[in-house]
Amino acid sequence: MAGRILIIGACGQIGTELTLKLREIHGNDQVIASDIREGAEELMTSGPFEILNATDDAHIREVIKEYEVKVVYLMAAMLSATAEKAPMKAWDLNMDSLFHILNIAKEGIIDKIFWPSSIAVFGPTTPKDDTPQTTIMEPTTVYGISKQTGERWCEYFHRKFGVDVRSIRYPGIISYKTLPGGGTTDYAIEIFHEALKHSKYTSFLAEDAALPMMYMDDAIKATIDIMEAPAEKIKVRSSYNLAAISFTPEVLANEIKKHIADFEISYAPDFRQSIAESWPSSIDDTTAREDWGWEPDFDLEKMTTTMLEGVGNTLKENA
Ligand code: AKB
Repeated sequence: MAGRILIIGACGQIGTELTLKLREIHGNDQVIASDIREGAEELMTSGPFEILNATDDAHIREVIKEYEVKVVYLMAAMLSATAEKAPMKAWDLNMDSLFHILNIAKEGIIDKIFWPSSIAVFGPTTPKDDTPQTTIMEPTTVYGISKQTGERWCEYFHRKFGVDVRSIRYPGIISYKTLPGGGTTDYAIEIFHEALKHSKYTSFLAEDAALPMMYMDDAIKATIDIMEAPAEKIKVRSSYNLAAISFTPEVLANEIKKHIADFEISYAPDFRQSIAESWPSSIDDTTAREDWGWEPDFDLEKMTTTMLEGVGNTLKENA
């Protein structure tokens, strides 16, 4: 591989598993993890790590130079629920970090960028079911506005300056290795921890709040596949719709009950409910399937058994 890979935001929920997978593929010393804070032990000990603020342009450039980085995965972002509480901070983090990386690529210092977008780019006026790749986008959250703006800039830098930037609109990502931070879809992870610990869970979303979701392994596969696809196959340079599973809290609870018979769910929707209501229920990802061969492996059943086993083992190890 020509040049090393830098992950910015490597200690987050997706960053951690993405870094470990890329190290497995390319070799530990080829993948530089970086974040504003230290992360999981396996991540810290398996390869190079740098403390790096995603908004610090000069330091990003130093790290890229020092390690001869050619590919950047920019995973640092403030998610939907947290961003509502700190709008300007979220805007600065989500936008400044992207501009730094786009400009570094424009100057020819790096060759390729991965930047995650989200289903949050859609809003209440978007068709809710099977949301198309190209449609009305009027996001009403700070996070959604930053992601939609980011998509426009990615496409602009590609069209104007030939920057090779690739992106996916992640749905809610479900995993057990690293906890998520500040998302509206986080209930779908908390529910597994509470089901195994206490056989009950109070959902902060209503029983019928259907949202697009995906198991972590599928998200990592999609991220690596889109980055490895030949450039001419990546026809969308804003961001690709990506789908796997769609369910409501009630449907997920019923699936968990198949394994934990006395599991009980109750509902106390909070401010995150109105965010969920503004997002699609399900996504049409035909374009990603056709352009670069996307296909998910995990359905609701497989995701649920994998999560119960993974969270169960983690709870035993920590007991
Ligand atoms: C969130 O809930 O904010 C994220 C997302 C859908 O991008 N998980």
